[in-house]
Amino acid sequence: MPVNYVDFETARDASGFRMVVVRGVPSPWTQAAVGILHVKNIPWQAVALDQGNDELAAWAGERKGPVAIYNDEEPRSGWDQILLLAERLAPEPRLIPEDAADRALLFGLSHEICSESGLGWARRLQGVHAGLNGGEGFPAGVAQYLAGKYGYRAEEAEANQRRVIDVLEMLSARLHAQKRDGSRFYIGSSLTALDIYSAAFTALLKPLPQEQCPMPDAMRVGFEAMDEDTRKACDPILVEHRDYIYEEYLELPLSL
Ligand SMILES: N[C@@H](CCC(=O)N[C@@H](CS)C(=O)NCC(=O)O)C(=O)O
Repeated sequence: MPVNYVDFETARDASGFRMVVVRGVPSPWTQAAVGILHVKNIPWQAVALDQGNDELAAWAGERKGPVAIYNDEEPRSGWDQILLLAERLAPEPRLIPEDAADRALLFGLSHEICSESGLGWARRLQGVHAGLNGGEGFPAGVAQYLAGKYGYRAEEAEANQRRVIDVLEMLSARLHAQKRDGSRFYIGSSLTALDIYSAAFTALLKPLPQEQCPMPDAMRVGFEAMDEDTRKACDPILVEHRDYIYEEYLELPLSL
């Protein structure tokens, strides 16, 4: 289903599910939220993030994406808030396990992927650090912009690097253990939101090919660039899992 873009004023004056999205690069937070809505078949209207639009920022509460706004409820920008809203509006198919321990596992592991100092944040700062220091990372202008906005501190670069590797190793160890138990999913034997987060965030290390995931060449170089230790931590099982989740449950090519 193609993404239904509307202009900001139309979205603001409408009701239902509206979401501000990052357009043109495969932002994993946005891609994961879009995937969740797709799996749950929730109709929604997309508004492209425009960082310079003050009225949009006032409506959404921030200049980032994604931000989900349902009817006249408060805007939701946290990955967990967006997931809980989607689960409330369309309880089936469930993406949060029913069992309390599995539910805690889902939120804990997803936190390690999506939240501040999780894989996505740490990987972004890794690309910023490299880009600002003549290494292979984001183009310098992009690195400068992201540094200011997402809390880059040079003295934390080493700890940040460790985070990326630790989370990658933890996730791949879990996928291997699940595989030994005959499952292709992170938790139990069916799809959860965690599978969607992992598939979307793998783009920050191994983006899907250009025909499935178009983005400017310089950004692709930035997404793919990594040092030897990070490369070693990128176990092929993460990409295998990503391909399975996209093929079976999500939409290709990416349409944002
Ligand atoms: N709100 C999200 C994180 C959102 C986020 O980091 N968005 C980035 C994705 S790259 C963004 O909007 N970037 C575009 C920009 O900052 O201009 C969460 O923590 O759950």
